[in-house]
Amino acid sequence: PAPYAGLRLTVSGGRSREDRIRVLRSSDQLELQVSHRRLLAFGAYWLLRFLQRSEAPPGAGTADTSPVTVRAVSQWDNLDGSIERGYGGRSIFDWTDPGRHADRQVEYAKLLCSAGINTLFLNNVNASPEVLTDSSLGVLRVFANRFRPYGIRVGIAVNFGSPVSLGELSTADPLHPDVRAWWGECARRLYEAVPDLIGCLVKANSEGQPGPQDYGRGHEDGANMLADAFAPHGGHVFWRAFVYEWTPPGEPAPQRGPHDDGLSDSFVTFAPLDGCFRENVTLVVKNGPIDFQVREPLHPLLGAMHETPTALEFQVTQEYTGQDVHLCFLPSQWRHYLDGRVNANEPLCDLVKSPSGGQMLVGVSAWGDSDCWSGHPLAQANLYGLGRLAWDPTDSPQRIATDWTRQTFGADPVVESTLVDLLLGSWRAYESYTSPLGLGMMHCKARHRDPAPNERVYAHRADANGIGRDRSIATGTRFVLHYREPVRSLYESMETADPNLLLLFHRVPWDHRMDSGLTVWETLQATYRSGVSWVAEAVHQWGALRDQLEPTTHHDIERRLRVQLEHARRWAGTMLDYFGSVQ
Ligand code: GCW
Repeated sequence: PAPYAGLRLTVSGGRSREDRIRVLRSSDQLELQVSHRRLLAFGAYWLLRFLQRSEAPPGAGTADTSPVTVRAVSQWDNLDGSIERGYGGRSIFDWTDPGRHADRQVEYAKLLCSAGINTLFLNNVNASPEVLTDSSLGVLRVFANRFRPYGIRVGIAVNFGSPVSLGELSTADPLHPDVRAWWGECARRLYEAVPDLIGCLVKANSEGQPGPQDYGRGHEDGANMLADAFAPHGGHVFWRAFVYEWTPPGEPAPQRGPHDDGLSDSFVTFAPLDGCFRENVTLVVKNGPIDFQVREPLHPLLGAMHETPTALEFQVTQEYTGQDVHLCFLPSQWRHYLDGRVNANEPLCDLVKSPSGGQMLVGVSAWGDSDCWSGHPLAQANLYGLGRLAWDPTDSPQRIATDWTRQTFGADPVVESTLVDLLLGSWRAYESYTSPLGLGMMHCKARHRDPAPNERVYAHRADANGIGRDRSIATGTRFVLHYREPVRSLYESMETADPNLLLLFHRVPWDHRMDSGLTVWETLQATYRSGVSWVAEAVHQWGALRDQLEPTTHHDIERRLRVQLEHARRWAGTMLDYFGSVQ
């Protein structure tokens, strides 16, 4: 475009810890200065964003800074090429043949870098011990070399039971000297292969994964043992706080007492451990206490730990939000969480920016080798949005949706306004036809795709008398106790609890009146139906863009929207039939 013609671009880098871009000169020659060399590529992409938005080049003095130092993506890729909860094909990381997909990896590095991501955990948190073999470390070095030029440091997920699974020791007890020595040597080998490895991500004693509790030790013993092994190399341990009482598939779940609420498991496990972790340990906490549902309250651990950095984890892959079929623009959900309060003064957004949040944001991605990476072409906007919010946690979904649309489909005003509206309405719509009023967790256990209220009675508790679970301190499971004031009092009372989470915190009779004047049952009926209508309208709106867009992509998205409409009808029908029948 004209304003860019003849401009010469110079990008120069410093060595500061801070991540900043500044425009020094802009008239005849564009001169960008990035605070550190690792941002050189990002600086170029940052400028391209202006060009792709058809804007004039940024003027001298324009600056952009990120307060978040670790802007990470965690891939759930298995070493056998499959991807857990992945809907965009097979893994682009082949641990037996690092040359395979080399181009694709470089493309991925560019994709992540252009969005603002600077850290990539390469393998699934349900980690194979094999990632630590000599041959895997050789491959890891190749992968790290591919991502480094784009300012992306890699990390790996490790399996806590590795010394045993690899047949080298008879125990993985974190206090056993042989185990400590084993991990010390393991860290040495890792850093020999990749000197700038960010560290390791660990899922321990969670969903059947081994961990320190197998040996009567605490999470702090496990995390600190690894922290000691990684510390001499400047490495970090990212310890996930996602734990709950789990039974293997097929086995009956144990009966829990009236005050025994699965939502509390992670909090009661980790809150007492505040102050027990080494300096190079960060707890990685999911945004909510359930499991990446379409809407949850904030996880009570966030902001509750004073001496342990607690980093926030979002899910980019749409496990519970429609997978590769439903349009669900997650930056709207993330904005809602980032604006949420963890205590009296701090929105979550401030935590993410602060040392107590590890200045870190992680998103779980399961992008694969499909043409558009993500299965659903519009799901790309979610990974882009994660990068944007990680770079600037105050960014707005509106701006992110608009920029993504322009950068992806060009600056046609009709395409832009239609698509931005669809993106921005999609999260609430998905919520409406799947889990209104904070129901959550209504998906079938097998694939988390279809509605299965009969499998989730423990979550909705619908019967002739009412619906919802009482988690109040006064009369319920007391889960609310884990929140600090004023959040605690807000959730405790039915009058002040967020109506969108009503049934997660309170049990109400079917004829309970909402502020709107409608009963709960009438509200459920209206909300499920409004969600379906939104999708019907989305199909129509998208159809109208037929002549403005490249036919293959238009057709692919149209086909998915039609399947989404069918599926939304099925969701609403199944849920309303079920709730209607139990009353
Ligand atoms: O949401 C659940 C998923 C598991 C996942 C787990 C986790 C990687 O169903 O597939 O395992 O969360 O976050 O560890």
